[in-house]
This record gives sequence, structure tokens and C-alpha cells, in this order.
Amino acid sequence: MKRAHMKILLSLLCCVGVFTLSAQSRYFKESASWLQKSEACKPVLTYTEHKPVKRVTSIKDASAYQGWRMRDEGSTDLLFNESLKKHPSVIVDFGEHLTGYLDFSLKLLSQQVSDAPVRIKFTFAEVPSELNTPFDPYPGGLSRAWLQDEVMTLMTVPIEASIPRRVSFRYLKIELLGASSFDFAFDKLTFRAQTSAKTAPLPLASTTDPLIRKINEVGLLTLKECMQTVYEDGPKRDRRLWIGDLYLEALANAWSYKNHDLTKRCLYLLAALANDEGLLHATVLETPTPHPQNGTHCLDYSLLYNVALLEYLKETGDKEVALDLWPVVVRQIEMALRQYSDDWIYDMQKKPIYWLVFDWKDNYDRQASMQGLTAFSLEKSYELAKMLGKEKEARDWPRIAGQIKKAARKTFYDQKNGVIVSQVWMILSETLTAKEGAKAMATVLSMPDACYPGCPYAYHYVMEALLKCGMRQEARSLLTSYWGGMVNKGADTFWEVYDPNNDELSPYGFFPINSYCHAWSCTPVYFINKYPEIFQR
Ligand code: RAM
Repeated sequence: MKRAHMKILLSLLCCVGVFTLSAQSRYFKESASWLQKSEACKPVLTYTEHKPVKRVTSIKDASAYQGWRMRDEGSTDLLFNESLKKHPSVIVDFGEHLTGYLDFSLKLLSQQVSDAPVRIKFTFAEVPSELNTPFDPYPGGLSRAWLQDEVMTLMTVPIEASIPRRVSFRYLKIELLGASSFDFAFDKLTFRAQTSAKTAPLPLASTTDPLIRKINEVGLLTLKECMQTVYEDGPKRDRRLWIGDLYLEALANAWSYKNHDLTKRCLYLLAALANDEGLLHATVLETPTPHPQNGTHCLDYSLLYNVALLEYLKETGDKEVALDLWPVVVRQIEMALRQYSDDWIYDMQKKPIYWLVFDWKDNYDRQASMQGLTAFSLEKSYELAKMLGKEKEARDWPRIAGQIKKAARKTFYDQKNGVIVSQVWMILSETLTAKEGAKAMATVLSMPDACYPGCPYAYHYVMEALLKCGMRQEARSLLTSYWGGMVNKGADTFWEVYDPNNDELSPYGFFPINSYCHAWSCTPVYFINKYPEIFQR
């Protein structure tokens, strides 16, 4: 190699090195090796080829989800046999939600030669409304570029092409935007779908109610689509690893695909990319090289990381990973406890002020939830300590958890009426006894104007709380009414946001940018399979 080339190569390598180093946490000296361990269990994706199964048209229907449904128009033959100029706007249905890449080719239909480029717009949609709501002028809060419309200009026909961008969809609208005098049609239109979910999940008992069976199927597909080289939050958007999503995906994975290496990869990746104080970033990205979304910390998510590690250990018995990552657990607890006042109340004003997720509802009380979640995480982290022989390091945690719970009862519990603020987290942390919890849940469920959750993530914890206080029938009804509600509205995969009373709810100011295949919504898989006595008979 010439010297000049060598120099360029070396400086490029240095840049990559510096970038990688700066992304890794300087707090944990093991972070470089954690990153390597994470890369070592990066899953190999499997690919399957799919063709559109039918043609459909959008029908405006006030009774359909978001006002639109698809009408079956039969075979897709005309795309392959007739001039596209005769059918300048066609929608095809691939029959299921897919994530991956579109490949196509165009052919001439006559003896003519192509004398000009053709221009085609492809719009990919997870739900019908994405094809029927104008994207521009774009009113949303997140990048317009997440919306999946791609224009391709093809300089000649015949031609083979692929859309470079990875997409997630079920419906594809094809619009001809520019053509010359010659006639052409598709020769090929196929989709390369990818996932890292491999193992076939176990079948449900034959006694399972058909709606619950369907909910399980939709949950499995949701999870499968989100299982890529990390647990993604949504394969359409944001396509990255978030701690809260990882925790719930790993729970569902343990009861279905059992790809524990993916969980291990994500736990190491998050740990390696903690900030320089050892606090985890709530979200990290894999490309161009693994890096965190700098400055994005959700303290509730950090505490859930500890619980995710405990669950991983219980599921796999893999002490090596748990011991490796133990310092991360300790640090998340230390960082969270810093935010407490002397009388053990989570101080919302204490700097730095953290983003707390919990739910997509604005009027949701995050302070009381944080109080409950901290106690919950302290106790789960102590359980982990015991499994790892680290009780000494964690000896104060049970006492602190007790103090946090005591303070919570004093501040947030209305003993007379038997209700408490953020009761889900008060139940999960055992701030309330099972009996008190059941009373509080029953009271709130019967209050028509109680603040109800805004997304499946929050509903997951409501389900856990109901089960914890023995309210099995209520848990079953919630599963069938909430997740079943999505199924009854036509969901192929579970949505990021679902309010039965508002189909157009969006935390981002524009519902087409919501993710309609979202990790944190897949947990019926976990409930249905973990509790067969409740959900499979
Ligand atoms: C959204 C993501 C993800 C969630 C975070 C807090 O943007 O889609 O699911 O964990 O926010």
C-alpha cells in the first residue's frame, strides 16, 4: 500500500476509534469489553420472501379504525400484465406485517424502447389511515422522514431495483408520477422480510378462547417484528433499543421465542454506553457504530434495567453476565437515591430533573409512580444481590425500600377511601398489601372519571398489579377488552398508542407517525403463556 493511502487509512481508523471510545462509558472500566460481548451475540437475521396477496382499495368508513378500511379487489395480476399507465394508483396488501426491503423489476409491454425515465412513488403503511392522511404540510413533532413514502426515478425500462430504506408495513400504495409513451408493467414485486426471532413458540392449550388465541398471535407477530439485531421499540419508528421496551420484550421473549442471547446483547450494549457518571442512557442506537442518544436519561427506565437483569438471570441462570453487570445495577440505585429528599420522597424539583416515562398521559402523577418504582426496583435489585452473593454491598436497600414505602403511604394514601395515587406502582412495590391493593383497584375501576392509562406500556403494569392482588377475572377482562379491542379494530400487530376513545391520539401531534407495531405492546404473550390457568381455559 502506498504511504499516502496508509495515512488516510490510519486516520480513518483513528476517527472510528475515537468515536467508539467516546461513545463508551468512562465510568465503567469494563465498558469496552461489554461492547465486545454485546457484538459477539449480535444475532444473525433470517430472511423470507413475500409477495403481495391481493389488491385492495381504501374505503372511508366512520365505523372503522381511524375512519378507513380496506376493500378486497382480488388478484394483483393487472400490475404484471397491464400497463401501469392504465392503473396509476394501486394498493397491494401483503397479508401480514413485514419488516425489510422491497425488490422489484419493470418490463416493457410492447416492442417500444424506453425513451425517458419513469417516476414511481411507493408508500408503505402499517394501517390503512397512513395511505389516506396527507403527510404534507407535516404537522408532527418527530422527523417527517419517518413516514414511509419513497419516490424512485428509474432511468430505463427494463430495470431491476430495490428501495434502499428498510420499511415496515402491510399495505403498499404504488403511484405512477411520471412516464413517457411506452407501456410497462411490473415483472417482479417481492419483499425480503427479516427478523431474529427463530424458535417456534409453544402452542396454547386447546381450551383457549378464540379471542385470546388471536391476541397471542398478534402479540407474537409484534414481538417477532421488533426482534432485529436489538430489541427495537418499533420497526417503523424509532428502530432502536429503549430500556423500557427491552424489559417488556425480554419478558415476552422468555415465554415465546426464547432468544436469550438477544436479551444478553441488549443488556451489555446499554451498559457499555452508560454516561460518564454510570447512569444508563434510556436509548441507544447501533449504527454507524453503537452510540447512545446523548443526554436522554429516563430514571424510571434506569431502575427497570436492574429488574430486566434479574429476570434474565432467573430465566437463564447465566451468573457470568449478571456478575459482570452488577456494578451497573448498583450505580442505577445510587443515582436514583440521590433524587430523594431527607424524608424519602422523590423530589421532582431536584436537579438534574429527569424525564420519567411511565405513560404517554400528561396528567399522570409521575412522582408517586417513581416512589413506587424505586421501592420495587430496590427490592428486585436486592433479590439479584442475594442470587449473586452481593448482599453486603446491598445491605441498606431493604431498609431504604421500607422507608420509601412508609413515606409513600404517609403522603399518597387516602386510607379512608382506600385509594392511593399511582396505585399500580404502589401495589407492585408492596407499598399496599394485596388486600389494600385489590380494594384500591376495584374502587378506581368503578370510577368513570379516573385517569386511565394512555398506552399499552402503562396497561402492562396495570395487568401485573391486578394479578399481584389476585384479581384474575379483572385481568382477563382487561386483556380481552384492551388488547382485544385492538384486535377487533383490525390490528395485525399491537399499536404504540391505543385509547379506545380516541383513535387519533398521538404523542407526536400526528397519528400517522405513531408506530403500529410496537414492542411495549406485545406483553399479552407473556401473560397468556405465564398464566395458562387464567388465560388458556
Ligand atoms: C418512544 C419510543 C419508545 C419509548 C420511548 C420513551 O419514542 O417509541 O417505545 O420507550 O418513547
